[in-house]
Amino acid sequence: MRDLFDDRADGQTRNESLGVGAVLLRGFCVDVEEEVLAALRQVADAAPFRRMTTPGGYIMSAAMTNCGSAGWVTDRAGYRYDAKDPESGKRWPAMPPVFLDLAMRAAAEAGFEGFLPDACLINRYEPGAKLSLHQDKDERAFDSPIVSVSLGLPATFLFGGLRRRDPQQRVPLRHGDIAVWGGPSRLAYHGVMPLKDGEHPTVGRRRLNLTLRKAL
Ligand code: MD3
Ligand code: FE
Repeated sequence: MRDLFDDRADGQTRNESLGVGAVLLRGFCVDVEEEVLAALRQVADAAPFRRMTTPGGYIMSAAMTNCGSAGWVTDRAGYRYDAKDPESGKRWPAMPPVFLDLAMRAAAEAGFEGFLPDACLINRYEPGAKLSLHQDKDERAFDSPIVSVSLGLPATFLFGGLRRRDPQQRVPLRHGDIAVWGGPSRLAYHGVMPLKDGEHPTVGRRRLNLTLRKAL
């Protein structure tokens, strides 16, 4: 829980607006990071990280897994949400309560009350891994925001506009930061620059990103 002595006690002053509907909550998840990392390990034990293939035949540099009632997958047939892990044929692991609670609290802090995510994609970046500029449009619920949780090594996030060629802001995302993307920012182009090498004290030589969405 937050209290008078942690660095989020000043509330609003630490929230950065990145655009209409896009809010960065610096350090929002540090007080539950151990629970989040423990839950993440359980998810990855049941549904291991894997590098998926894009419809164009490229192997993505970030490794991914999912939890929740729907998981994002890609293969030569396309991008989609699926209730089952194609590697095991079983349903994705359930959404850990700590993920749901964190996402709901972050969304509410950013002005999106009543966010109920059903999908959590977990991206794992090792040094050099990146995510090319894209829009998230495989979900049905564009009216719901996306909540993203950054853990481990810092990354430079690229946040553009509604057209691919629109100028991009570079936003440093650090361990414990949560970003909420809703309203007109929901369909903005975005990406992640290649991860720089380093060692994070609790997460190691990687960056983990959780994106919580309402997919169905
Ligand atoms: C801005 N992941 O999985 S999260 C993705 O750091 C993805 O792994 C990135 O983009 C990562 O699709 C970025 C931040 C994010 C997520 C969705 C957005 C930013 C967004 C949707 C619209 C605008
Ligand atoms: Fe994305």
